[in-house]
Amino acid sequence: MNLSQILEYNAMKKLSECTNEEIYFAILKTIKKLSEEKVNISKSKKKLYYISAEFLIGKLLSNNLINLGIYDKVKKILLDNGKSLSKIEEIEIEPSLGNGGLGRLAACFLDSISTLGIPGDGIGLNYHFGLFKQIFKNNLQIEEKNEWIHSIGWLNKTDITYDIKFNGFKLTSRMYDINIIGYNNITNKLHLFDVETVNEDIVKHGIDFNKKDIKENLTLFLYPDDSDVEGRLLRIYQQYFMVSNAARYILDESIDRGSNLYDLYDYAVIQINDTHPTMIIPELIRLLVEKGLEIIDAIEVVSKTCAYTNHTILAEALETWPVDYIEKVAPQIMPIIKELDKIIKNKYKDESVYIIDENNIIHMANIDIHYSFSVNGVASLHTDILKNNELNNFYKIYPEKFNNKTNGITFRRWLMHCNPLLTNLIENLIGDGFKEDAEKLQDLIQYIDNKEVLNNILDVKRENKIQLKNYIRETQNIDLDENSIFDIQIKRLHEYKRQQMNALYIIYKYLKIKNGIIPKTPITVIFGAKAAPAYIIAKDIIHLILCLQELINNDNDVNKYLKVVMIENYNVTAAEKLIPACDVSEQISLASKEASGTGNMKFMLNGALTLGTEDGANVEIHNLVGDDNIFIFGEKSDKVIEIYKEGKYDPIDFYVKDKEIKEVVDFIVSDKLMEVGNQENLIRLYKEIIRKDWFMTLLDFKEYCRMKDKVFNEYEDREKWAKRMLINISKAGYFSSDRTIEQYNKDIWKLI
Ligand code: 26V
Repeated sequence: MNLSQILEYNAMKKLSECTNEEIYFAILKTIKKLSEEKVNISKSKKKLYYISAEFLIGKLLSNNLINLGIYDKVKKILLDNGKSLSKIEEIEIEPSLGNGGLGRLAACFLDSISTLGIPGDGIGLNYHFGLFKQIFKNNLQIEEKNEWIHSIGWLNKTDITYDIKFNGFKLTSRMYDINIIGYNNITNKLHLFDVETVNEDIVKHGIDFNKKDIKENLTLFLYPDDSDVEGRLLRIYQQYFMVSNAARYILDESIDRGSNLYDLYDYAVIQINDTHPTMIIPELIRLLVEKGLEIIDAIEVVSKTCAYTNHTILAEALETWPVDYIEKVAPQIMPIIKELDKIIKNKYKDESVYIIDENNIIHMANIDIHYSFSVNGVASLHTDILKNNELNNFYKIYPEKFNNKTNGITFRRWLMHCNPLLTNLIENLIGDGFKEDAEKLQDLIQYIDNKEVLNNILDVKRENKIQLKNYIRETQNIDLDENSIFDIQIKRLHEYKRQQMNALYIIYKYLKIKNGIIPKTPITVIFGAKAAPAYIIAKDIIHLILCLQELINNDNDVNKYLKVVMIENYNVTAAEKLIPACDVSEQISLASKEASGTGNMKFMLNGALTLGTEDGANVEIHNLVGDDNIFIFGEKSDKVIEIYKEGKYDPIDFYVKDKEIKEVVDFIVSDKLMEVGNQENLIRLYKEIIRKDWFMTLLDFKEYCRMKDKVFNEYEDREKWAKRMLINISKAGYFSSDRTIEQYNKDIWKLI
């Protein structure tokens, strides 16, 4: 049967007579079958297990077609039958299994692992409502459950189940699989564990549910609100459930492949993605002891099997759990954790490396660092900060464990799928070698003085901006000008990422325009961000942005020159439309705080220029493209770290001394904004900025305004701008996640 016949066979009628939905399901069925034929059956001994609380995989239909090498064929078959693939793509609902960079990184990694033919599976949880769906109402964020699971979808029910023991009760798990199809290569699996007794009906209003009923609520939400004890306990239940299933599964598979358990590390390598899966260390030790190993041997085996990736240096994001809580959820691992702590306390006098502190609090990252063989950061600056500051006491003990793996992104999704126009243009210029070897993008440099090519690059950008404009008109009923500069900041909402600084710039610009100083080219500032439901200031920042959107877009003196859009329910699907249409990529975190960033890489690859601080992977982008092709501003990380140490930053100094800053900040509580916003939110945010400003917005604000104005001026020289775009695209090859995964494999996993 040819492809067209297979599709019709799976649709059970002529394609021309099918609805889009019927075609969607026929393609899905076809992909599942084709990918099953490529399931990795290699007999290699050792296998990778990437354990993560999040896998932000995005829609899968088109990417799977691309990776199977049949995207163009299917598109043509559909066209011949009067159907549009892009309309069919819209039917798919994006899985809600992640929050931000850490989850998206895990998804890019799975794509690259399969693409490179590495035997490696992901292991996580099957959250039914995942991360909440964001709705805007009265300029505020409202959270709703995100229903993404269909009866027919990518999830395959398996017959693998385990009994997982908690304190006083046990739950039966079930494993579901999603096939991860490599680009012209093997299929691996993403294993998602669920609990058989989960009950979706207990979520009645918004995202509220009874947090105590673990049997029914365990796999409903990703990151349930942890502002109370019940919420924190629920997170531990989830984490333990995830790792206990993972540990059992890994041991079963390893034994199957021939391990006698004393040599587990020859059969399995476990990458621990941040601290959420840390309990796999004591759980594996416990299971090995149960199977007859001496605890000392079990500890050694597990330490040689596990490797840990750190994704943040924010103190508040480094997980700690009280001993009591673990005792309450999974008492069986507490003796192991105490033993691990005792060994450290006997060896070292330095309290900062203890696992259990004097307040009986367990420091999860400390378990990972002592009891795994590799500790890596996710960008070179981040790893340096870990070594020299944050984890310096550990680095002194284990210098050989520390290593850097600069993050990457899969070019299948973030170029070929999301930007077909640019992909075509590149292919016409340098051939299709870049699809297998991203470094080949450097061949584009030969066109740096070719006016026709430069114009083509600008045309592609303009067309992508028109497509985004149409999407935003349809989804949010806001009209944009495709001839304006698209300035975009899309990422989790967090004070350290400083969306508030961008909002202050909007106020600054608005006041200028009101005073008759108008920009040469109009500006459109676009945001996309979800705020954690209990993170009050983050929600206040969203409120400010939504108020500015209402005020400015309805002000006819201003809206010809400046517009503001906050994308509702920002997710992977929205990112795929936003990134190809971006002119200016906002990467403005307080230096030292953004571990890497990966959006910065996606924007660069799609020809946006970065406006950013010397933080995370921006530093590496800067080194690659050179001073002339990036716009860097702000205090450097060393200085920021020093300011924190001295504890002498006070935003009020900036507010009082600088008239312009005062005027901009005061606008947050002006009558005009109060008319569209809430006093409570706006005043709270205003006070936060002038009294606390923990992430030093006001320190960098003036320089940010100056640099951003410069960026907008430079946009006027279209040819020079296009050259900069070309340089950014041509240098982006380094950020392919294929490169990252090759490095993980060479230095850490040592597979195939
Ligand atoms: C923090 C929080 C805080 C509030 C509620 C839930 C929650 C869940 C997870 C976390 C940790 C976030 C860690 C994270 O996403 N880090 C990001 O990892 C990216 C991939 O390495 C990196 O590019 C980003 O710079 C880093 O912020």
